[in-house]
Amino acid sequence: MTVKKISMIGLPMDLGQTRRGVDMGPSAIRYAGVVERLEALEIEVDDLGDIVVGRPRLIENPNSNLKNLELVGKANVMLAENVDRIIGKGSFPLVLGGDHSIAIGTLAGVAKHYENLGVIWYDAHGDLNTEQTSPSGNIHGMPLAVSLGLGHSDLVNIYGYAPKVKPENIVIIGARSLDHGEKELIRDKGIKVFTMHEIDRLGMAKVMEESIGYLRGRTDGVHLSLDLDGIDPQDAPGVGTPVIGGISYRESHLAMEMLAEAGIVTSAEFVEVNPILDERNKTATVAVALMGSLFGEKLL
Ligand code: B3U
Ligand code: MN
Ligand code: MN
Repeated sequence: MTVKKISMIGLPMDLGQTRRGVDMGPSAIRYAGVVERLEALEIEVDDLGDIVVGRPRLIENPNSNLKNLELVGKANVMLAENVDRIIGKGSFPLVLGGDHSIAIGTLAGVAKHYENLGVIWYDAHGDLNTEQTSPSGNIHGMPLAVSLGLGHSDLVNIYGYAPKVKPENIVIIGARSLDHGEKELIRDKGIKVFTMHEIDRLGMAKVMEESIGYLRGRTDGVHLSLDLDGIDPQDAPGVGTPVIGGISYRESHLAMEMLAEAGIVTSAEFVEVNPILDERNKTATVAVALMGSLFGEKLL
């Protein structure tokens, strides 16, 4: 599938975690030239702007240890509506975060269009915590579990259906910081994970070949959820929870180029860019460069 039309939407939200600044991610990515970069590939880009996010209340809901549960839920419903509409009119949804809790809304809007949606979760983390296993109460550590139907019912049932994805249709790439409960869940559900160990051992080319082969056989669409903290902090320093020993810039380009060649990706989001923690907008610039490769940019 060659992408002809992209509808881009930002969700400037930092309420799924505690470090401020990731709400400026969509601006930073636009500033790094995303529209121009994609238009140069002869893709029509429709920038729909940003979803308006509510202000956090000083007194949180005492009935839940999840931070900003209501506001995160509301913003994600709005995102789901938008993404649903974008796919409905035949365009490719490209979502700019925001912290990774926005994947709850993206997947809610995307998954209803597919019988067997595949998901590539490119991330240092598993984001497979529930309110029981979460060490932090941060919803950005939970979106993949939520999309599997696990966790707080207000999140799980967003957009009126659950689950959004099946465990056997997920591939996690780049994991190197998994909590105990997440490891159990991965084993329990048989989720396919390429940790940094496999990336070092097999090389990124083989990891992507295997991932693409695996998803192609069983899915009718693939969502790429790319957390910039999947990339090594030397290359992408502007993220809230950097973890050393990550995927390099070059390996990431190769991964995106192989996805472009395979033509399997049908929706994407780029999340966790935090310009306050960044060095001269380096991380947003990396995000835009990777988008270029994902949508078919070639070196020659
Ligand atoms: N697993 C930890 C840390 C974390 C998850 N996602 C990010 N950090 N970016 C948690 O809080 O759930
Ligand atoms: Mn994440
Ligand atoms: Mn992460």
